[in-house]
Amino acid sequence: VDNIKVILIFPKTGQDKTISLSPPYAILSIASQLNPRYQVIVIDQRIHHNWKNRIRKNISEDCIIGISSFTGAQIKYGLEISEFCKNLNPNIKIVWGGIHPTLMPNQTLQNKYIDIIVRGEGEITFPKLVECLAKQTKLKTIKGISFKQNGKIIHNTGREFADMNKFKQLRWNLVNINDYVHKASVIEGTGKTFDIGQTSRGCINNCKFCVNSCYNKSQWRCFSAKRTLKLIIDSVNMLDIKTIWLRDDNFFLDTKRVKTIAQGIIKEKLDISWYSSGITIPNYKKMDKNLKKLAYKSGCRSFRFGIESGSPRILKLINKPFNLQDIHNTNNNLKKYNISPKYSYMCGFPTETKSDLLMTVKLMHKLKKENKKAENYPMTMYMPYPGTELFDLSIQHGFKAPRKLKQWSQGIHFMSKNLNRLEYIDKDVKKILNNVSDLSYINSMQIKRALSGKLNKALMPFYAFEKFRWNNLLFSFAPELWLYRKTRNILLGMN
Ligand code: B12
Repeated sequence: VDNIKVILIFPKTGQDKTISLSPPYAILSIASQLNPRYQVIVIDQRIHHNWKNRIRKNISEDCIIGISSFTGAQIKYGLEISEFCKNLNPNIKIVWGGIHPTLMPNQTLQNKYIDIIVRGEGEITFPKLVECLAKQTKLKTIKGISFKQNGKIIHNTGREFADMNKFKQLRWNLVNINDYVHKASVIEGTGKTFDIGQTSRGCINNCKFCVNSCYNKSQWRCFSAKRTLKLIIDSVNMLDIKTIWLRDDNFFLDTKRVKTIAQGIIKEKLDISWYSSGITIPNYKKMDKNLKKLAYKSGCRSFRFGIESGSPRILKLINKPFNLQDIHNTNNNLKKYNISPKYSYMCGFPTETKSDLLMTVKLMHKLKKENKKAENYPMTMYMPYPGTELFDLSIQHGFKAPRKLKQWSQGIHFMSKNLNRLEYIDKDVKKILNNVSDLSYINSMQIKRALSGKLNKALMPFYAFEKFRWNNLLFSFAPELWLYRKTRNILLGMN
């Protein structure tokens, strides 16, 4: 029993060439909690192009395969891997975990290549499952899993959230950590960046499109300030990096904790800059002057806010906890602190009209005019996620939700091919949606960061032309974007 082997696999995501890779925290965190007497192998399909050989070499009769998945292209790759493993040995147990199986347990288990799913956080459940499979005891006793038995799907009761501070430290030796240092930073003028993952989980807001409300039940929990600081210090010591990226959904919720972390960075003289994508407008409002100054002093150079829409009606519909005035106040206030605000947006909501959509573009223009340091991220396409309130509204407006697991992977986030499937989107919006979204990308720093300096230089005339389009809202007829899309999909490996 002790020679059981666990192979944990992080499938490709379908966007792996756009952004520098972040460590596969989902499986790394679980792998680190396993009893060290079990052999564990971590395969990152985004990096290990020879993944098939790695699996072949390691697979054995007593082996357990764990596969991570969130909604989107990752499912397709996860299924390819599952099929490959089952073909090598049909007796091997395939376990899926992650957001998608948690939200869609039945549909996931209906797939013939998947035997068991872990719902929610895996740090406690997965080691218990491995123990159970090793000792061949009954699956029924393990909280937080669903499985198939004699053709029937059985859902055990759920597991409560874990105390993150009890997790064992990450076993970095399971991956080649240097693979995950980003060459560039989103903070201009600083260098190599490392994504240290989530130092807290969840978010207390109930934005109606976000999986947080159902996946994390709107509950927030965190690593202590001390543990977070150690994680930062270890990363700086381990790697040649200049910038730290904190991936929390809501890093600034506990301002006392942020203060202790910032003070720690200063005390340790780490000489890094850092930024967080987990800030909300209400949290920013709650931060006092001193904390903002302290954040800057400790190296904080950027906050990234999820703005989503410039239409007051849409902001209400999706239940964002702020209004347009709050956005402008924040944008203006940040000028005092030399911290660059970055804004994310979405498009293609159910009931969104052309005028709502154009309000978002105009807001993007305005925020940049208001604050020279403001940066707009490209608009991303809204995708109805099961379990959220906006999913139900999308269904009411004609969304035909995929009936099979695989269909959730069909490039839903890049609408060029699939716009027709999204029946809930207004006809007039559909006519320009692809163009607006693509132009938001072409007019962002994201594309420039993804491409080399030479290529960017060669593309200057193209950028200039598309900037003119973007600034003048010329969205209806843009034949040149056809060529752009073809090239993009090939270069960036998008599907
Ligand atoms: C990092 C990240 C990415 C990275 C990819 C991941 C990586 N490591 O490189 C990149 C930048 C590529 C990315 C892209 C996108 N992302 Co993203 N991303 C994240 C983020 C910020 C952190 C994920 C993470 O590392 N979490 C920490 C780990 C420890 O937690 P975890 O992944 O949930 O894993 C735990 C459990 O789920 C479970 N588990 C997971 N896998 C497994 C496997 C097994 C075997 C077991 C037993 C358990 C298990 O156990 C883990 C430990 O508790 C999350 C936010 C979030 N709240 O998670 C969004 C999030 C996952 N992303 C999201 C979205 C929407 C996107 C994009 C669509 C954005 C866009 N419009 O372009 C794209 C699409 C990618 C695609 N599928 O096609 C959504 C997904 C919603 C959903 N239904 O799946 C999230 C939840 C953000 C949100 N709140 O909406 N993302």
